[in-house]
Amino acid sequence: MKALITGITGQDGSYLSELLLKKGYDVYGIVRRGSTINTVRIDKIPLKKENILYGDLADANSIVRLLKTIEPDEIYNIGSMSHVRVSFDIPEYTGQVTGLGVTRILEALRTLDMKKTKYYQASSSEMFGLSKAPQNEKTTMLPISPYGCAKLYGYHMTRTYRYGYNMFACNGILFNHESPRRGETFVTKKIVRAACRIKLGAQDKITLGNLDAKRDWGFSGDYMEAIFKIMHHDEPDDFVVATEEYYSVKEFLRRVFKKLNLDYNGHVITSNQYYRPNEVPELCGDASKIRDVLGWKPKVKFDELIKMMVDDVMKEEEKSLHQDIS
Ligand code: NAP
Ligand code: G4F
Repeated sequence: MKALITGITGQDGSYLSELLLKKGYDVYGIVRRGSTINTVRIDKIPLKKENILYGDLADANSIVRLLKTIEPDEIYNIGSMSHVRVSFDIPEYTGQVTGLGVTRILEALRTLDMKKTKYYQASSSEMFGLSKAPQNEKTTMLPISPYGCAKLYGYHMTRTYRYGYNMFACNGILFNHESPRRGETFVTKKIVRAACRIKLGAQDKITLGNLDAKRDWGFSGDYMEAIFKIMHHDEPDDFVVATEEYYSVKEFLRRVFKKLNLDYNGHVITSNQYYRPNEVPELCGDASKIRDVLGWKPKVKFDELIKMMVDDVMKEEEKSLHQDIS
């Protein structure tokens, strides 16, 4: 079986490629050309070098060429401009990649007559926007960020191709998920990195935005198993993937600092720089559908996730401190 992953260099791409390799897949990935090497998350994963190919979700021709060359059995479209705050700075580009990127792949599959290829769309709880928690597959979607709007477009295009062309096209509506491989500018990793550096005396303050927003935070590795189950259900469908517990950013901050025997008071500055024009106040998933239909539930709990991230970052920071002084 051949699987093609867009966004293979990202957090989820790295866990998903490990999972698919373990299951015996021939795994292909699309990478963007950058002026610095951006494959650090997948460098240690035993992917075939020749399976990592240049392409871009904003470039329809590259998508068509790659689909024709690879002829994948399954496509996992997890590539996107994935940062909600940044999407307010680059709304058009976010639409191009996160929204229209979906159509480029689906339309390429249709016109190339590859309608048997299964398609997974990385949809997001950010699509729920202002709807009250808990949110499930039936909750009204009221996005309030360019990212959320682009994802909602991709979600509906996926359903449109499923119904219109009888394609196996499904959505995972994933709530926030983190890991030691999380991007440095998402709030969990930013807090963990700063707290470890404060513990080691390498930093004193962290500047953050809204501390009152609540999120349902799970572990990326668990969520990739959910994605695999969604793609191997007898029929294409849409599923919420969540832990069903939510905490404020302030509570995340408190627990991370506590884990390091620190008090965050006195170390935190808030700045408008990290506030968004619109903020999604609360996200907490109701994952009963995926639990009942596919038998999936998350394994890693909130405090375990914090421990995993703190241990990993602490190791990295201690190593870099030793390099600095030796
Ligand atoms: P991530 O770490 O930011 O990774 C995003 C990936 O998309 C990277 O590989 C990135 O490549 C790639 N990408 C960006 N623009 C692209 C373009 N124009 N063409 C091709 N690839 C492009 O995100 P993640 O946390 O792994 O999330 C994976 C997916 O799930 C994303 O679609 C995200 O929106 C969605 N999602 C994430 C969460 C979450 O909490 N993590 C929740 C719900 C949905 P570079 O390495 O070159 O930047
Ligand atoms: O970590 P965040 O940037 O994640 P956000 O906006 O919830 O988006 C993530 O989850 C979505 C699923 O719901 C994904 F679709 C999306 O791709 C991404 O993975 O921010 C979390 C919360 C927000 O309320 C934000 O306002 O933390 C708040 N926050 C407070 N200070 C901050 C900061 N966020 C960031 N990134 N940086 C801050 O300094």
